[in-house]
Amino acid sequence: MKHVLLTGAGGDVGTRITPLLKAIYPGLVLSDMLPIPNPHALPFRQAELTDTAAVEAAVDGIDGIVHLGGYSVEGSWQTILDANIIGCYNMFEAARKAGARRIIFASSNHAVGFYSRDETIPAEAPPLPDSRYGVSKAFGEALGAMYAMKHGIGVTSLRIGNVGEVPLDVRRLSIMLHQEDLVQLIRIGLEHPDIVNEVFYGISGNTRAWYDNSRAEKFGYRPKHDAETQAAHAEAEQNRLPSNAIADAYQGGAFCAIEHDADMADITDKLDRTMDFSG
Ligand code: 15L
Repeated sequence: MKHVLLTGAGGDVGTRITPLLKAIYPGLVLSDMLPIPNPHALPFRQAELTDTAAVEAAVDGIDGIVHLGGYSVEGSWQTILDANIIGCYNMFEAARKAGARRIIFASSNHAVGFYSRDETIPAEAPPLPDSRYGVSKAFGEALGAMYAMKHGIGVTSLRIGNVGEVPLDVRRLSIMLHQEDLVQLIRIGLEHPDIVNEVFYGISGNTRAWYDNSRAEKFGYRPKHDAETQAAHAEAEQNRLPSNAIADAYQGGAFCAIEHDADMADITDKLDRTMDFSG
């Protein structure tokens, strides 16, 4: 894997992983919609994701893509449509045309945000998005599956929790992803010979994880970090935050509460669902 393209390189996650990826992939190329600070003096290709020609130019000569680009929180339908639906399609299609062999798609915990906090879900759990943003991530996973099966690109969708070194609240104790563990997952997606189309949870080895990440472990993922080591900090931060019944009940947290107006007692009764994936 010589030439790796990192989209959304100027964002918080991109900035954290650029030096780590550079050490592994000296041919790393950065991309973002606007010029970004470039302290590692890496080649940079500016591309707005809705601009098909610019995306094609960004992907030219690239073997593997780490696609972090797009809108990273809940937004208006038009914003999500442009950045995360059309933009994601443009990236996969440009990759196909350029003959890229691997794509890492930055999906999100918000693709499955409406699972309850007392459930443990595996990679096979169907999407249960908590926002238009979460829907766009489920779309990206489906798009990846299609490009894998139809065009033979090895696709890994990472349902990323929250990237950083410190759990910001109690919810992040379950979903924190240290950047070193993220890079380990990216390497598996770019290099493991048996990748066809995989969904992994982008979390560290968190004691309080809501996700069964055995699929990632089967491909060799051995996270080095656990948010639990900073539980006291997360709990103190949590005490400063307002409580919200919906945000506190579901894995997606505050994203679930945005614009929420359903009667959850009624829904929970009717769902009568236990996520029993054991069989
Ligand atoms: C995400 O998907 C977002 O990109 C990030 O900004 C955080 O909100 C994160 O999820 C989270 O759930 O903490």
